[in-house]
Amino acid sequence: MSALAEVLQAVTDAETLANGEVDTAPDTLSLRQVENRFLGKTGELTGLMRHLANIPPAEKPGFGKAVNDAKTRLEERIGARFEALKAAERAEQFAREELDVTLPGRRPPMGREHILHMTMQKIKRVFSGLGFEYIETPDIEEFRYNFDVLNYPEDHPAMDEQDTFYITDSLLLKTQATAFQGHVFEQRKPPFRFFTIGRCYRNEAVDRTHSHTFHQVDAFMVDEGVSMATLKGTLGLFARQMFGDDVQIRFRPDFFPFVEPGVDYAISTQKLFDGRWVELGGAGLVHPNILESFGIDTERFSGFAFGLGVERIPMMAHGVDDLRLFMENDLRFLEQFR
Ligand code: FA5
Repeated sequence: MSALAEVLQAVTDAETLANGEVDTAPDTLSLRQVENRFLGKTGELTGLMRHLANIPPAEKPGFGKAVNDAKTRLEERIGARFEALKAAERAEQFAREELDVTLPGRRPPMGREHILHMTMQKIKRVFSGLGFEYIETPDIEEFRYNFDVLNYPEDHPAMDEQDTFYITDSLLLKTQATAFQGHVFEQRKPPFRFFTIGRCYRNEAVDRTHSHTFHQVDAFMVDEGVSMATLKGTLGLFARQMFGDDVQIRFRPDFFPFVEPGVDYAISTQKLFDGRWVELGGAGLVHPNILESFGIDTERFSGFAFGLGVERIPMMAHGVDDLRLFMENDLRFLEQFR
């Protein structure tokens, strides 16, 4: 056999072998391997081109054409086989995914109220039920409403305890919901009862019970004959509504510039915290200086005020020991509250 005849035979042999492999390839993946084996850069068919150098010049074009024709035929065969295998694979996949109409449906995930929002809604129901009118209050407040109007003497150290984030020298993120009192006093004449729930901000070292951003409910009432007994009755009722009938409340003397006398307000229940006392906030009788500064006759009117941390309530009710969890929006934590 001449050199040319020999390599032409090799082309035919390679093509025959490839055809057999293509026709028996069981799936598209093995077909791709066959394709690579024969038609890849150094594949068993493509690679035959290396013999070109040994072929007399006049016969080179004939040889080149023979290899290229074989390649084209093989490519077409692979293409057809690929479509057939792909169709079979798709059919098999559909068969596996067959719809079982007897399976129960999958529920789309439902959002629900955030535990803090639920708590605030409950607080609103309780105080509205006690005749308090709800007022929405802004996060940005004037320095004077946050401090001066509330009877803080200039440079009083109590202000340092409530350092916050300043927008300008006279505008800040409010440190206490009590800041709404001055606005009400300017616009309304007693008797009245108001409450607000809002975000408060403090430049605070964050830990399990303190955040730089938290919520407070703040309320005050001015009327004839308002006393510490009225305050204690109101906060007692509130505690029973929020925590159950066996709750007890405790007042201990405390200082806030805007109340006289001032107390801290703590609650305890056997069931929830094993009889331990847990502080919820501060309270007291509205300082006469404040009433007088707004032209209210202190011989006739007196008032009480209190402010409580909202996060404390679900912390106590559900035994949560880190208030940061409420703000982190981890669904694994939040989904447990229904
Ligand atoms: C006040 O803010 C007073 N305005 C409360 C008040 C109102 C007293 C009316 C008298 C009359 P105090 O700083 O203690 O007080 O905060 C009250 C409650 O807010 C705290 O008991 C706590 O429950 C919550 N609180 C305060 N700081 C933080 C904080 N950094 N993170 C989370 N909760 C806080």
